[in-house]
Amino acid sequence: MKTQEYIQLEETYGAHNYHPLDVVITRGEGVWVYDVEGNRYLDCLSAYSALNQGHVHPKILQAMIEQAKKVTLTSRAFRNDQLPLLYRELSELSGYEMALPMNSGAEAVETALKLARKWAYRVKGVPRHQAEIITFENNFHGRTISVISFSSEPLYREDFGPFTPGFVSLPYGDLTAVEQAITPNTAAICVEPIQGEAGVIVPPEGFLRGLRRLADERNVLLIADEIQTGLGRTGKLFACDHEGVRPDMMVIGKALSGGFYPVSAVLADEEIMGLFQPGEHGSTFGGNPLGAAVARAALRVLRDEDLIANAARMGEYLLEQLAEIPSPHVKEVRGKGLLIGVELKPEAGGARRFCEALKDRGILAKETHQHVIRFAPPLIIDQGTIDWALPKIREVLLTL
Ligand code: IF1
Repeated sequence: MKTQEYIQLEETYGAHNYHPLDVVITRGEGVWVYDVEGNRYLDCLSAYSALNQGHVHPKILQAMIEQAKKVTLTSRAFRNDQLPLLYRELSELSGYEMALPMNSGAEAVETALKLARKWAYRVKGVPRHQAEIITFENNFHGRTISVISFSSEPLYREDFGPFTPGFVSLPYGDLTAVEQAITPNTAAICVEPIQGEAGVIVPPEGFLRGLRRLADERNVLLIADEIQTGLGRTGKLFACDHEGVRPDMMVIGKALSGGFYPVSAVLADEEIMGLFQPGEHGSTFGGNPLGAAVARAALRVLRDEDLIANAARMGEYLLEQLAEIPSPHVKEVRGKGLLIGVELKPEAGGARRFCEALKDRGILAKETHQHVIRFAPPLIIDQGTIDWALPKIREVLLTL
């Protein structure tokens, strides 16, 4: 079948909850993907940072195949021989004493919010069901009803009320607003260290340290959603590391499995994670042996191939080169590591047409919030590949 035939099927039988680029991918390898007509593209989205290790990484694939042959699913009613090892490896990597495994990022965010509320009632002494959680405008933490309850994006919440109460939304980066918003009922502050979906919004230097200070001073938990920014994407293990901040709860996902399988987790020390009692929380697939084996391999690859340092080096180079392009359309180039956003001026007519033009030149990038082109290739990318892409990116930014 040809591209249009696949698209026709998708449009006929599938819900229209996305507006994807018209490229039908059949194969991926490293930083490259291939469509059904054999065209090659550089993947500059990495499935929204789930593919930090690149497509079809042989070592993660091998781990997946071997584990899939052994046992299908144990559920958490019984124990398995992969999850305990993932727990230990996550603790050794992150420095957190414990982990709770889930599947999607949204589920892990919900887990952290539930845990923060329980901590508020059982430890802080907030009156039951009056816990407040501070979040930030233009956040993205997932698509569940509680999570979109504190989204500021009408598109994500318009017709999905009534909404879950207990959330306070503040301007991102505004420490004064946070200081004024904390009440005796505040359980936690939930923050993305860099707002990915909002357009790669990097907060003012010191914002995360300020949140940490306020959380300590006012007995509030700090939750960092590093589902997109974590595991090397910004050139550090966690984006919080750029400010030397250790959140009380760290939420991870996406690249935790190298994109092979949905694996997410909440990381915390025992004094918080120990609040969960048997039966209070869980999921059918959470902590399954296949996901655990894949995650273990994905984390090994991150370490063994020194992908965090490569993301820092390649990200600095790519950002520097993009910033030097004298395009009349570009308002700002920003980001950290290999999470880079090129914000276009409103008069540029929107980022979508630039992404279409990039696709025609063999580069897959995705617009976010109309005016920003996000560049987030797998962390395995090398300078030669970046140098292959730059002339094409320059041509698009200079000639459209
Ligand atoms: C979509 C966005 C990115 C996330 C952060 C939690 C989640 C995500 C910081 C939820 C997921 C994905 C979801 C996907 C597109 C993509 C996305 F544009 F939607 F916002 F990356 F920026 N926290 N982000 O980025 O994790 O439940 O999806 O596993 O929903 O369209 P999930």
